Amino acid sequence: MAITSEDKILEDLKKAILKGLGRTFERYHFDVEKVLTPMKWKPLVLIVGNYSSGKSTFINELIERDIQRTGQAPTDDSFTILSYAGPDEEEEIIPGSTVVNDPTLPFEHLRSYGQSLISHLWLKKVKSDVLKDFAIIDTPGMLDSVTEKDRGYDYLGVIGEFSRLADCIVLMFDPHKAGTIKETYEAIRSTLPGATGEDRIIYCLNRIDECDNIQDLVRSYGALCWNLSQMTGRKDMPRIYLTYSSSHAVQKDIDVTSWDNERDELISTIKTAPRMRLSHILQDADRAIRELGIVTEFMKNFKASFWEKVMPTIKVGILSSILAFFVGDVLSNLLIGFPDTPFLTSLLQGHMDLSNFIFPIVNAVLVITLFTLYLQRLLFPRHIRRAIEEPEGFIDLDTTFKKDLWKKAKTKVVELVKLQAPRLIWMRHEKAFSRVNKFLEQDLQRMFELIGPPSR
Ligand SMILES: Nc1nc2c(ncn2[C@@H]2O[C@H](COP(=O)(O)OP(=O)(O)OP(=O)(O)O)[C@@H](O)[C@H]2O)c(=O)[nH]1
Ligand SMILES: [Mg+2]
Repeated sequence: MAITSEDKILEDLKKAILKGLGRTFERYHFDVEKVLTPMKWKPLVLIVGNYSSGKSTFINELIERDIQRTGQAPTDDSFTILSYAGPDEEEEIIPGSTVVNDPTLPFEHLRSYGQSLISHLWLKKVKSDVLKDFAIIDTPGMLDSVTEKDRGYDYLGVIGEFSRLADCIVLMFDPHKAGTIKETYEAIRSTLPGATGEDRIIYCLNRIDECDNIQDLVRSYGALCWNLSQMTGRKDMPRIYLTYSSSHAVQKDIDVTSWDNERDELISTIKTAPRMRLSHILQDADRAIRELGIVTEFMKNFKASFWEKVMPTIKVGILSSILAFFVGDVLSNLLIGFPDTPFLTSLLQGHMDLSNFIFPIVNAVLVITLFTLYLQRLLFPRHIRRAIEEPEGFIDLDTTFKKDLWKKAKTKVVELVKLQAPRLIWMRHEKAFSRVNKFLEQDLQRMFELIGPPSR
């Protein structure tokens, strides 16, 4: 698809989201910017993996430049975004503080990860034709989960943020450490759409030249398969590219050249990232809007069940206050002889003045106050407590897809109920709910049809 039509679709999508759902996002405390950010820049390829698995070496080969530092021990402790330097631009290294403050780049939300991350973030402008079509992010190698916590910033959170923006995520392993990245995988997966997110991940067993012999390779491959099945929970095994860098290969008792084409195939797959971008952006928007949808559905039910429960009480309250108005003073007259002439008697006798209204009004107000207190102090807090402790009771989780969405929306829902419960029972959630559904079924569907199925 030509770039111009892609830009037009993205522009239309952005406008449609802002116009149709901007206020709904805001009302339910959703950050609409998070949905719009991936549309800002260019396709992204994220390379993640164990330390020394050959990520930087692979990137240097891919962009045909020796830009990233490589080495046997853990080498990179920074995230490096490699982007194209146009003919009129100089090659340069831009520090993280500039990167996260540039509104034209999709990395502003990384600011919230703090100074430690910002000082470990760089953008390198590189003259490489490969980078014309997409940017690449080189990441610090995974150590182990305990050491990850010492980095001074939330490493897994940052990996999750980059994954959310990425069109292609290469997970790189090597035969020495075939599969110790369970937590990283979970961080990546948690930010991707449930059903389609897996397509964006590419698995690669690198440095296969270092296997002593074919048995050793089969053993490493088997171990990786086992670890992947544990990690992904998938029944089928995803393709694992078996690769090595020919310029660094060591000579062992194994002819790795028979896997040469795997490196080329991996590179070709990575190069399809730009073609996947539009459908990824639509899938992400779809997922975020459905998440908003499930929140509005919850609120709609939360509000409806509250009113359903309190309506009989309100009716009884109104009837009781009418009764109190007319017969309250009759009762007190019978019991304590006060007031002298009850309201009904004066009404029947036909001589009334203002003083006849005082007791009936006081009685009615008293009854209304009692009922209001009962609603406020007992019924309402009980309803809120139920919504916080057992929010699933307000939503029909009939499909796996909905259950998956709910996992992400639940915290948001509980937070909203805790913060704004009194407002929530008055808001017009029904309208928001149908607006979201209409957007998904009409506007977004039209765009999906326009771009057609994704093709790698
Ligand atoms: N034998 C062999 N060595 C490789 C291969 N790829 C990379 N290396 C070497 O392995 C070491 C680690 O490579 P890097 O590219 O720095 O690995 P990395 O994954 O970027 O490592 P960190 O940045 O520390 O996470 C370097 O000394 C490379 O020369 C390969 O396919 N075969
Ligand atoms: Mg590196």
